[in-house]
Amino acid sequence: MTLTEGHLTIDPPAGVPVWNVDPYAPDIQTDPIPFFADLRAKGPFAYLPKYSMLICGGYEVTKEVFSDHERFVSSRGVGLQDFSMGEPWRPPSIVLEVDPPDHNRTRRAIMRALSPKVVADLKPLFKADADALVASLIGRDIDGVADLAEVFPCTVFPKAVGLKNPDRKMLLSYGLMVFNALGPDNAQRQAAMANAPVVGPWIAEQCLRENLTEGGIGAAIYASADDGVLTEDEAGMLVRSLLSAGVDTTVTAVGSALWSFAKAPEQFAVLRDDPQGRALAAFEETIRYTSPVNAFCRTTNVDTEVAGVSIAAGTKILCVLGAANLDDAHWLEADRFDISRRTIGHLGLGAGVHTCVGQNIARAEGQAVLQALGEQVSAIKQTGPAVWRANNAIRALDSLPLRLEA
Ligand code: OVV
Repeated sequence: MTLTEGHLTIDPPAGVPVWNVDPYAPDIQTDPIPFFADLRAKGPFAYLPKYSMLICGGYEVTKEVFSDHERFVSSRGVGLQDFSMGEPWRPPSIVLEVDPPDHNRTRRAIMRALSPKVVADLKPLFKADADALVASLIGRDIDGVADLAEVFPCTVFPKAVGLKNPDRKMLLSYGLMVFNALGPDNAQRQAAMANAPVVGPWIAEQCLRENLTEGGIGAAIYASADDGVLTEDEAGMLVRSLLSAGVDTTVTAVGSALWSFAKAPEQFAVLRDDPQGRALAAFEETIRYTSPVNAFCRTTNVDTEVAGVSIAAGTKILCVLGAANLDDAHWLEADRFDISRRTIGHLGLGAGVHTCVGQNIARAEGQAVLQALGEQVSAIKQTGPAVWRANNAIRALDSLPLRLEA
């Protein structure tokens, strides 16, 4: 038995093309659209010799793999490393990196803390912060990433969770660690992990009950410990999950919404025509069109077959959600940003039992900021080149020079 990047070395399954490409290469991560097309053209799966793994990006096959938690498990990690073969860099998430039935209790505790009522009560607070932030940026030369996308979720989300000591830099650094850790030991991962000695302990500290305000989402997770549903340690681990999954994802989505609208002024006109009515659909289309979470792995737990391909137990499959969400075999004019389209069924929030548990609070954040933009801004003008950031799991902008016209 040999290992590649911490998982079982496998042979290419019969009938699967061997593809000498590195999906974790910075030039692909920062310009993934041609790679997505090449991937879908390979058929249901391709075999990547560099990583000894399968990759898929067609809509149907990606959905099948992502939806079936029995054959394609998350407990062996959703990155390259197989947790059954060695120690991960941090204790595994007790909601993401776990399978049913263990998954059900922890997921329910988060769902309770993020109930529709909780999110509904947060909406006016999000809108007030979005209104003030957008108003402060109008008419100035700004960076859509540093001045808006990173600021908004890092303002409202820590408040909603109830962090007593919010720190945007620390939260963003942790996000970089968590998502880059899903890839190989490349430069992106090493750069993010260089901050681990400072950021890791800081995050652990913020997850403690004493560092969370009363009435926040974090305190609501600890209420499940008071009810005997979770241990105190498990409650802390679930707060860690909120801080892992709830920052970079929404920051990326807001940045990519600005980019999408800057490229498609006619779509911004549609939003402006009815900001309250269309902001939510615009955010959903942003998630489909740009897939902030670009790719996660699953691991086959049994010998199985998908789309006529026999796959051995222990195989890592890189599921490229970004490619599935732009598959023109499934979507009409897949490569067009269209806030009026039916986005139902997109894979940007995953599929199956692990579908994003924070999706309603994420939507509330996106809706607030897009509604504020539609209400206050006449045009989103890009004033310089968009720069994308190489990341092993997220497709994110590094900077986006903009002017928000009054
Ligand atoms: C990167 C990520 C996504 C979703 C959940 C978690 C992490 C977690 O730590 O639970």
